[in-house]
Amino acid sequence: MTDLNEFENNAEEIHLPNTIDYLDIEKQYRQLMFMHEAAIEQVTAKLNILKGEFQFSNDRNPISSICSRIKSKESIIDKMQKKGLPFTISALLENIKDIAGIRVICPFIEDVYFVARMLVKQPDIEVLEVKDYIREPKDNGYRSLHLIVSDRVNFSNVSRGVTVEIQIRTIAMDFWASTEHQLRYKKETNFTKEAHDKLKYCAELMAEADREIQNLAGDFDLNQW
Ligand code: 0O2
Repeated sequence: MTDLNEFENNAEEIHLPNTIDYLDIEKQYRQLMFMHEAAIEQVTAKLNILKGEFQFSNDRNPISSICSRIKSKESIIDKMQKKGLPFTISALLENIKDIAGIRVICPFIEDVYFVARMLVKQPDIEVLEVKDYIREPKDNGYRSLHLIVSDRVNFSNVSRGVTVEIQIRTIAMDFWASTEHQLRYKKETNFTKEAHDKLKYCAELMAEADREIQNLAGDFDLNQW
């Protein structure tokens, strides 16, 4: 029997959501995504202004690159399932803090903290949480500074704080994280201890390189912000 026949035979027992409810949830979801896209645009603009200002007034820039993403529906569902959350808009809003994600890549470790300080002192930004995986790396060697912030966005008739996760890290940390993400992060089950240890060793090499490069920056007086 084909899958389609099976579907047809069971069709009477499958309860589709009431059309009105479904459209309402779909609309709320799209609104939520729009709010987060707006916050990404706004925080990215703040970061680009800082980047432009330093380009203009200094010999070098503490920001190498900025990229952003809205978390995909699949990724959101996956995370909510892992956390055992009900699939409701309020559970999504309250518990998933990285719907809007921005990544800032910096040349030196001290630039990471400098950019973070510059950003959080802006009046529209409220810091909700700081996760410093540089001072306290994850067990697998992951390093990055995560700021969960609320950015005030003005819409036509309402002003709302929208949550954005900002990951700030060095080029070396990003090299490791991007590579590891492909190799391991989404494939926990078939990852061996040997591969885990090798990756952790690579993370240590990156961290050592970051420290040496930071020392060189000091020798060349590149940390005078
Ligand atoms: P993706 O694909 O980037 O969206 P919480 O958000 O606090 O409820 P979580 O997700 O454990 O719980 O927070 P955490 O540890 O701060 O991680 C958030 C994000 O950091 C992840 O998002 C990754 O982008 C990145 N990250 C964290 N740990 C690792 C790691 O070991 N390796 C790599 N490459 N990235 C990591 P997502 O949703 O997991 O993934």
